[in-house]
Amino acid sequence: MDNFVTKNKTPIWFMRQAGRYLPEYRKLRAKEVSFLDMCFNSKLAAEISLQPIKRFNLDFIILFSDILVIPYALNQKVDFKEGIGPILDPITSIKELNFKNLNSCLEKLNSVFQTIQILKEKKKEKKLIGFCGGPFTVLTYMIQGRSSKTHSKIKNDIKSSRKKLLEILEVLTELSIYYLNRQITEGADLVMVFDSWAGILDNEDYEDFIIKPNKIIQETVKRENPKTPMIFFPRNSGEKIFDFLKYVKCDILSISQKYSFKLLELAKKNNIILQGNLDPISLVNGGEKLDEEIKRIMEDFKDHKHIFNLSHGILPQTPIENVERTIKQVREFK
Ligand code: 1CP
Repeated sequence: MDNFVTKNKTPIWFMRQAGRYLPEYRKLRAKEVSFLDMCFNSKLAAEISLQPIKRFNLDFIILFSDILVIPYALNQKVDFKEGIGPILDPITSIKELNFKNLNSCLEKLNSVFQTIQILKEKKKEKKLIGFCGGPFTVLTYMIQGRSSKTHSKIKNDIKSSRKKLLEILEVLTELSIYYLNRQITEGADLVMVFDSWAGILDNEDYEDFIIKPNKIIQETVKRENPKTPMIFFPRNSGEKIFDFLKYVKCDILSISQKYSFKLLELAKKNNIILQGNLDPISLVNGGEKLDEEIKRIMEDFKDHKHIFNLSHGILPQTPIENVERTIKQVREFK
């Protein structure tokens, strides 16, 4: 892995940095009816990926796409509605999805690979992050059909239809591996696995639905692409993060709101780069509290290899000046 992070250099980017808090994004979004059409329009997607780079000169580009292109590639109906978010025709078994084989699914994602090619041609000097969702996080949307606060449906289904869910999970894991490997072939410099809903599971459910698929993805992608750094984000895992790290060999761990010094020590021992962990709400609120938070993070991580980021995606109501203020403070921190 090359030296893009050292103890003296803290690069910065924001999860969901291309998005609705940017007026230039909203302008393009207003012209398009369908969010997925934006993701699959390579020229447009490349332009959107570069918007936050042009405005803030951030250190990483993240591909503009979404984790739900995977169910779309598997022939599930996926839509995004203003004010609601993703809407999918929920499934209960992989048999309901009439896809031929995983290679044919990748063909449906060709435009994503073209976006990567455009980005690599345009911005050779910046590292490009490719990504996919954690298989369990993607599964929650496939089963529930939309975002959920309680996740009661998937939790019940894990009890009543565990085998069927594990079958879907296996397909998602395999497709995610193909997908990430191909993103790397096309030019992604790093890849990130967003397991945003990892924190809702415990015990053997966490082991089977979070640790196992992330471990298989890590090992298989690494075998094919040993030099590509991999970022993992098993969000809100709490104490279970220690089990996760026992099995999933992360190059970079994106950490959630709560973490312990034990985690920092373990990361240092295992040479894991830490990414995080400003609360997106602090970034919205700004002011002295934001300054204090930034300082606290820079102090906590000063003896570590650290990439400054949020603990979750940037919120649409985030003021631009707070983003600018954060970048300036991180870059000037002594
Ligand atoms: O109408 C719009 O403008 C759609 C808003 C939007 C955007 C800008 C969605 C819908 N997705 C995205 C882009 C996106 N999503 C990126 C692009 C790169 C970046 O700038 O970071 C990435 C990495 C994602 C990842 C993603 N999508 C996650 C994982 C990260 C996280 O925030 O937890 C999840 C869970 C999704 C699903 C999704 N996509 C969009 C929405 C509204 C949702 C639901 C979120 C939820 O259930 O809370």
